[in-house]
Amino acid sequence: MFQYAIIRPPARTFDRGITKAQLGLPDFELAVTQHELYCAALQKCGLELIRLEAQESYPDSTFVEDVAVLIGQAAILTNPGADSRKGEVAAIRPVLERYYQKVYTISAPGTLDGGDICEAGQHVFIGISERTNAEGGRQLAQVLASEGFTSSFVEVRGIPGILHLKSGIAYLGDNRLVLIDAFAGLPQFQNYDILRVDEAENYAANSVRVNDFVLLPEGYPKLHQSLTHYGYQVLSLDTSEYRKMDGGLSCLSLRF
Ligand code: CIR
Repeated sequence: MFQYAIIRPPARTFDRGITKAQLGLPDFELAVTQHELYCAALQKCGLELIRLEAQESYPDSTFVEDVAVLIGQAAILTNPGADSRKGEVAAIRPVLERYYQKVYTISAPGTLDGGDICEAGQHVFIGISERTNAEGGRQLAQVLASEGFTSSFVEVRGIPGILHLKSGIAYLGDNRLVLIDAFAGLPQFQNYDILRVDEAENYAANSVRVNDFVLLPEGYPKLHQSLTHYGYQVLSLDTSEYRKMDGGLSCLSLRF
């Protein structure tokens, strides 16, 4: 069960972040409203929110998931793959030190974004992407092993529309994964129950199990229906403005 979520509202500079989405510029006021609804959903899931201040100097800083990996008793500060995001890490360190005795770091030449890390029980999938390199993955795997977790790498580069591993995968608990087609055939996922995402709904793969609920982007009826079919309580959230910046539901919080 998760108890807390760290969140950071979007800054006024939000539309200056990195994106390949080609969906136009986000509307700041609408992004703020969507963020407030996201926070309310996390509270409905039973989480206490740790609210950080918006950071104007880091347009992508609302995507807090990328700057840390929180697994078991350990917090790992990342070294984000995008230069414009590296400075986001310093601000999260003191927050994590309040809650974790063990705070590790990923260091250069290793790079790693939290969006590439998918915890599935005692096993952790590490995406190797344009942001997370093999050295960053290796450093994380070493920390995870020392904390009693196994891990394996998943190649993420070259899949259209997929920035991070978690753009295409979600662990629901109960040995069940939500997967886009590009991942569904990979050998490392074959021992799981797989909930395949229809290609037209790929964006919805970035869903999040939070305690008794699954957060799902609004507007993806097929995945919504299969989650309901399997007995999950779904909370739908409009993420249109975050999608324009290549972000989604998981990126907007660090849950622990
Ligand atoms: C970026 O390109 O870094 C941000 N615009 C989006 C980050 C999304 N984060 C995530 O998927 N974990």
